[in-house]
Amino acid sequence: MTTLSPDILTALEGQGIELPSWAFGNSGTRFRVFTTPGTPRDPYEKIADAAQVNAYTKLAPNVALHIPWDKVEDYSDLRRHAEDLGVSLGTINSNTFQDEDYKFGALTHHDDRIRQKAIDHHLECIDIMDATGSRDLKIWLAEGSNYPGQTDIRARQDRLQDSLQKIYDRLSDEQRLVLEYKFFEPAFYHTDVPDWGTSYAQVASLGDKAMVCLDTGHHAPGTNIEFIVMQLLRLGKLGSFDFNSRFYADDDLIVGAADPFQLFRIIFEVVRGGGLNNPDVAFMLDQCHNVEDKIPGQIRSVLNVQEMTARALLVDRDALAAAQQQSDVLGANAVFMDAFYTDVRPALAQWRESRGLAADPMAAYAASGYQQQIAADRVGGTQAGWGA
Ligand code: PSV
Ligand code: MN
Repeated sequence: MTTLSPDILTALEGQGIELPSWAFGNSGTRFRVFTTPGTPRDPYEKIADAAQVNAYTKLAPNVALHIPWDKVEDYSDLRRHAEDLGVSLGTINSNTFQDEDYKFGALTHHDDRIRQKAIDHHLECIDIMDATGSRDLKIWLAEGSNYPGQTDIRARQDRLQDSLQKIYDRLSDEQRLVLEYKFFEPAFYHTDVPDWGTSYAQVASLGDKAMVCLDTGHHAPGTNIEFIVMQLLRLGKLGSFDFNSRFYADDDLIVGAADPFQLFRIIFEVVRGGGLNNPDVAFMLDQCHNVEDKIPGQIRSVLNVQEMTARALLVDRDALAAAQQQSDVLGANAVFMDAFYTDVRPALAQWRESRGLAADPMAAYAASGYQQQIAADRVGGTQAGWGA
C-alpha cells in the first residue's frame, strides 16, 4: 500500500471544499427536471444536507448560496442554523439570468434602468454577505448575443466595466468579487465574459479585491485548463474554482468523473503555484445531480478532489525538476505519470479512520438511514430546484 507522508497528510487535513446549495435541489436539462424523494424544500434543508457531506468527509465546511434561490427572511438565523450543523455560509452567487428584464443583458444592458436594476441586485447580494459573514460575491453573467450585428460588443464591455466598478466600490475591505467566464450559453454568438482573459482584464482594472473564477466546465473541448490555472496563479488573480466535469458542453457532472487525469493536472498546477490551502483560492463545486442522489453525489465529488490532491502531492518535484533540467522528456513525463497512476485510496481510508471518520464515507452515509429519513419526513411543500 502506498503511504502518504506526514507533510502530505497535513496538506490534506487543511483542505476545504465549498458546496453549492443548488446541488441539493432538483435540476435537469431543458427537456426535464426530475425529482428525488427527500429533496430540500428550502435553504435550511439544503444546508442540513450539505452538513451531511461534511460530517462524513470533514472536507466540506462551507456552503455557497445563490440569490434569489436561497432568499430567506433572516440571514443571521440561517447563519446560526449552518453553524449549529458545523458548517459556514460561503460565497454568495448573484443571478441575472432568470428575469424577463435581462433578456438582452443585465450589467451590460443599453437601458440604464435595467442596468441599474442588475447593479442593485448585486448590492443586495453584498448586504446579504454582510449578514452571512460571506467573503466572496461570485458573478456569472448570462449575457451576450445570438447573431452577428445584433449588438455593439465593444460598448457592452465599457458598460460592464462601469457596472462592476459600482459593485466593487461597495465591497468591504474583507470582501471580494470573483468574476466567472463562460464561452457560450445561453448566448450562442458572443458572450460578454467568454474567457479568462476578458475576466482578467475586467477584474485587473477594478483592484486587488477582484479575482477570476475558473469553472472547469466553461471551456471549449481540448482547452489546456491547467495552463490557465498556472497563468492566473502567476498573476495572483485566481480567486476560485467552480469544479465539475464535462463531456460535451457545460454538463455540470461530478468533478473528476469525466476526466480524472485532467483534474490531476489542474491540481498539480494548483500545488506547484502555491494555490493549495491558500485562502485566496477558494475550491468550490458547481454541479448538478440530475439523476443520481444528491448527497452521495456531493460526497463522491469531494472525495474525488481529495484523491487527486493526494496524487498531485505525490509527484516527486525534485526528480521532475531534475528531469526537466536535463531535457529528459520521457523521464519527466514518467515522474508525473507515476504519481497519477498511484492508487491512494487505501492510504486515505486508513487515514480517515485514524481521524475518527469512516474509512468509506459513501458506504457510511448509505448505511446511516439519512436518505430514507428525509424521504419520509419531507413530504408536502415544493421541492427546491432551478428557480426555487
Ligand atoms: C453558469 O453555467 C454557472 O456555472 C454559474 O456559476 C452559475 O451561477 C451556476 O452555473 C448556476 O448553476
Ligand atoms: Mn459555475
